Amino acid sequence: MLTRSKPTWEMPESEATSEADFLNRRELCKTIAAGSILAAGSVPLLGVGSAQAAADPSASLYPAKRNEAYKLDREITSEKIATTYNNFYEFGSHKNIWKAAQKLETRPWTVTIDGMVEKEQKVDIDTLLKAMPLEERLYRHRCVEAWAIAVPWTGFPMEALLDLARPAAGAKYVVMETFNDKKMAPGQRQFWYPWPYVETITIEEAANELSIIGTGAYGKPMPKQNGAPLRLVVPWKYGFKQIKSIVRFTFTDKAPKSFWQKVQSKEYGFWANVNPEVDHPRWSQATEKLLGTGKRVPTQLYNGYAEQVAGLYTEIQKKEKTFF
Ligand SMILES: Nc1nc2c(c(=O)[nH]1)N[C@H]1C(S)=C(S)[C@@H](COP(=O)(O)O)O[C@H]1N2
Ligand SMILES: [Mo]
Repeated sequence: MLTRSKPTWEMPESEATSEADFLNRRELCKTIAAGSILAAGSVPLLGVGSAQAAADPSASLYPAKRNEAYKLDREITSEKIATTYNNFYEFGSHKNIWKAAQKLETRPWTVTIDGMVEKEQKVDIDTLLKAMPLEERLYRHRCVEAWAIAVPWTGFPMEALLDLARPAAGAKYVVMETFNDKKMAPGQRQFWYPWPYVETITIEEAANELSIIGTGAYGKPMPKQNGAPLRLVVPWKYGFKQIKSIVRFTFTDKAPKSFWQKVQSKEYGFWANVNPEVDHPRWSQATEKLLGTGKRVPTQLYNGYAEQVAGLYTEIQKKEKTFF
C-alpha cells in the first residue's frame, strides 16, 4: 500500500490542480501506457549556449505558473551562479563543468520505467513533459560541501510519476539512474567511479508533496549543466541525492547502493537529510555559505522543510542509531 502523505497545510484553492487538469493527465497517462509513445525522429541539435533553449522542443512549456505555496527565507540565487557553479561528475570533478556539459545530448531521450510496476514502459521525454503538470517552485538547495543556493525550479510532483508508473504493492523504493555514455561525458571515462550515477528514495518520500522531478530552472528548460532533461529535486536532502539527467526509474523492494555510497560508504548515507548536528567527516554541517552573497547562515534541520517531512522519519529514527 502506498501511504500518500497529506500536506500539513492547504494549498490555496487557485493553486490546486483542477479536476479537469487531473483528468486530462490521467488520459495522457493512459495514452502513454497504451504504447503510443516513442515518437521517434531526431531533433536537430543546434549546439551550445543561448541556442540551447531555442533548440529545446519543450521550450514552449516555459515559464510554468509558479506555485506560491513554497516560500524562500532568502534571495533567489542569480541564474549566472546557479548555472556556472555545479556538481556533475560526468563532466568533471570540479565546479566549472558548465561548458563541458553542453556536450550532453538531450534528444532523443527515452525514460524507462521498470521493476515492480503494473506494466513496464518506455516514454519519450517530450510525450512525458506534455503529460505532466509542470509548475514553478522556489526551493533551497544544500550541498553536503556546505554551500547553498535558492532556485526557481520548474518540474512536476513525483506523485504524478507514481500515478503513471503504478508501482506494485510490495515496491518500497524508486531507484533512479543517470545516462551512461563515455562519448558525451568525459568524466565517465574515469573508470574508478562506479558509473552510472544511481540514487534511491523511498516511495513514501517520493509521494511527499515536496518531491518533484525538475525539468526546468529560471523559467526555461533545464540547463544541461543542471541535469537536463530530468533531475530529482528533494530539497530537504543534501544535493548529492538530487540525481541529474535521469534515464530510468526502477521500482524495487531493495535499495541498491548509491553512486556515492559505492565511492565512500563511510561518508554518504542513504537518507542524507540535511542536519546541522550530523557532520560529514570532511565538512561541518553547522552552517552554510549562501553562494553569491558572502553570507554564512546556520543550517536548518531538514534544510528548513521539517514541517513537510519530519513525519516521514519518526519511526525510522527509533530503529536506526546512525541516521544519515
Ligand atoms: N548524475 C549526477 N547527478 C548529480 C551529481 C553528479 O555528479 N552527477 N552531483 C550532485 C550534487 S553533489 C549536487 S550538490 C547537485 C548539484 O546540482 P546543481 O549543479 O544543479 O546545483 O547535483 C547532484 N546530482
Ligand atoms: Mo553536493
